[in-house]
Amino acid sequence: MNTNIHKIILVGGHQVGKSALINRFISEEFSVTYTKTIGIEFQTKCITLDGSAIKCQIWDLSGHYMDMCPRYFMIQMLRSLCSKGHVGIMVVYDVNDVSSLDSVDHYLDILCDIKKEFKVCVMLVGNKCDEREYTSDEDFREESVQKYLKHPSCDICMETCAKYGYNVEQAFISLVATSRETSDSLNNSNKSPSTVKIASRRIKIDSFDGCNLQ
Ligand SMILES: Nc1nc2c(ncn2[C@@H]2O[C@H](COP(=O)(O)OP(=O)(O)O)[C@@H](O)[C@H]2O)c(=O)[nH]1
Ligand SMILES: [Mg+2]
Repeated sequence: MNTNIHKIILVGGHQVGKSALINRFISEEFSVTYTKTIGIEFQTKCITLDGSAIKCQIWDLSGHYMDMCPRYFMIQMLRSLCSKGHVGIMVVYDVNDVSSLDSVDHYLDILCDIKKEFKVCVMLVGNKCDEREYTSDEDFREESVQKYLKHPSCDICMETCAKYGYNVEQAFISLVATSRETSDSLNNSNKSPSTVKIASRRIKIDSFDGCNLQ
């Protein structure tokens, strides 16, 4: 097994910003124009973590494509991606679109099965926080995050903004680092994946002020 390759898989509903997060991380670019992702794509980017070079292989599982697949096919696809090497999965939603949480429920449910078999780390990513309006929905969103942190599939929660780059690099790097910690602790203890859940945590790095980031 080549331990210096790390797979990162992005799943989530339509238009939540999966492709935008990948473009921001890989090329530091952002486009306001929406281009539908067709099928499944992957791109690579090298990072250095604790002095080691790691090649991140980033898989974009388009919401449209995954919606067309029957559940067993989706599980099979995730199983084949998770079967070798280090893997981290980002479940992305739009912090301004409560309906995008439906896909979160759906994917976290599927990932419960995947996590029984494979050592994967799952990060819930709330994207588009630049457009976030602090309205009465705030309590609802906070409750959602707290609820998902207790979900057996969810290891980490983080908010990002692909538009201005807020927390994007941190999200990818934290996922890689935490996936490796999880995998190493399992290797050292020889436990089966289903017996280990890393301590769930919410990562907040800076306070976000969209105006300062333009
Ligand atoms: N304001 C804002 N718009 C975003 C952000 N990320 C993505 N978008 C926009 O949301 C739309 C859908 O993004 P896309 O990455 O294609 O979503 P995907 O279907 O999940 O891959 C596009 O018009 C993007 O420009 C963000 O952080 N902030
Ligand atoms: Mg896309």
